[in-house]
Amino acid sequence: MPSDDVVRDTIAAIATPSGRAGIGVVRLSGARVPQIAALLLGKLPEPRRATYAVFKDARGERIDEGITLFFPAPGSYTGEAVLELQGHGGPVVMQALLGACLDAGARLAEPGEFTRRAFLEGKLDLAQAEAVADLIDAASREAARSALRSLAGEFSAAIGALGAELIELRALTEAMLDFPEEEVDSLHREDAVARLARVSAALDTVIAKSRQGSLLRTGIHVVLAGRPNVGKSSLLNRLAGEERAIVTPVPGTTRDALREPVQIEGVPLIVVDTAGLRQSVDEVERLGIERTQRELRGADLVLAVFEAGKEATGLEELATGAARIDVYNKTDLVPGFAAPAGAVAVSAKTGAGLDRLRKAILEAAGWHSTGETVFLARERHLRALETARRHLAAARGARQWEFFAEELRLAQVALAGITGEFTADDLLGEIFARFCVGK
Ligand SMILES: Nc1nc2c(ncn2[C@@H]2O[C@H](COP(=O)(O)OP(=O)(O)OP(=O)(O)O)[C@@H](O)[C@H]2O)c(=O)[nH]1
Ligand SMILES: [Mg+2]
Repeated sequence: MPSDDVVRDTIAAIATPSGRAGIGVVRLSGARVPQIAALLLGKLPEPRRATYAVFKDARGERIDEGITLFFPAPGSYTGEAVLELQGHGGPVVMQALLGACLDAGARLAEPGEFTRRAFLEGKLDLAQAEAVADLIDAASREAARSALRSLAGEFSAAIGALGAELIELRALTEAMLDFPEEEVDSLHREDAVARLARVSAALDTVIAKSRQGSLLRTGIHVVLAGRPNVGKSSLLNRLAGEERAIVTPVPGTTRDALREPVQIEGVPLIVVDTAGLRQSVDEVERLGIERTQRELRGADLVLAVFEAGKEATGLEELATGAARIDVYNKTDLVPGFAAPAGAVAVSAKTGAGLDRLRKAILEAAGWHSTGETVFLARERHLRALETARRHLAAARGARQWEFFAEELRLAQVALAGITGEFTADDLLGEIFARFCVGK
């Protein structure tokens, strides 16, 4: 995408998190960087060279001293002139330094504005820009790895390859449209059909990898539900590997829903412990049970927990459309207990069966650890991919070449939206507004 012709403001932001740290970074980007550097530092540092400097405000008062880095355009993150001021990472110093930058003519950056400029300058495509935010927000190593691959352009390349095949097929089809009188020979027709099948199969693969990856991005929402005292909180503690929830022999111990981030094989889960389900006269417990119902509605997966050897009732009608695994706990109390088919037998006390439960959770949530790369797709990407799939299906059913060609075009447009070739400004605004300030 070509850069705007308008001269953009020079923007500034604190790029490091607020709080106390050894180092804090203020970052500037834009055409006025040289003038601002002259005011703050006395002169513009040599490009790409860590340079010691004293940072002064507009009245010449020292704010801090530290290291500066200057990246001239276009060889910078944003593609514009970029200056980084590395000072001492205290909130007062950082605010003063940022204030001095603003006094010297910079404007406070909006969330994601640096990365938005990188996109506008063609440094990153839209999927890569999103990967920047996903890498920062990654909740597990697996998610971070996947985000890094998208940032490196793997996802974009897969989308690009699909687009290229569609272009070829379109070119072939347009050629046929240009000679409507001539009999479209069957060779061409077969070729077109075969190519369409190939593209569709490739698209299906990308969709499957993207669905997997979207689990990594959002985390799988797993809710523990069951009658009081069956051992839900004990199971949460086992899965979390820590004593997070209170466990007592008293039925009705858990009142509030408790959420714990848990990783299984690098896949992030949010495991929610809930109040045991029963008719209760206790006001607090009743409110807790209401929360359980609410959690169930938002679940990706429900672990319906029962006590081994006791009647498995009370969970026939859970208010949820989510996948469900029946879990029989306290098997240590019932030697030789065999769980019904499809259910998992565990003991939160001894840890028996926990590995099998972990595997079952990943499987039920749709995670197949094939060891293959997955794409850390966003909802937006999945929607675009599905749109493309619909158009390819429509192309398959088209009776006339005009319609065939048009469906191919629409599929291509949907795919191009992922990397941002044709993207409306308001969509860009929405995407970048979710970034942190300074990125
Ligand atoms: N023997 C045995 N006892 C268990 C096991 N899991 C939990 N318990 C005991 O069962 C009791 C209830 O456990 P919790 O984890 O608090 O059960 P809960 O389902 O969270 O109960 P509520 O919060 O009241 O709904 C405690 O005394 C636990 O020590 C198990 O696998 N074996
Ligand atoms: Mg509990």
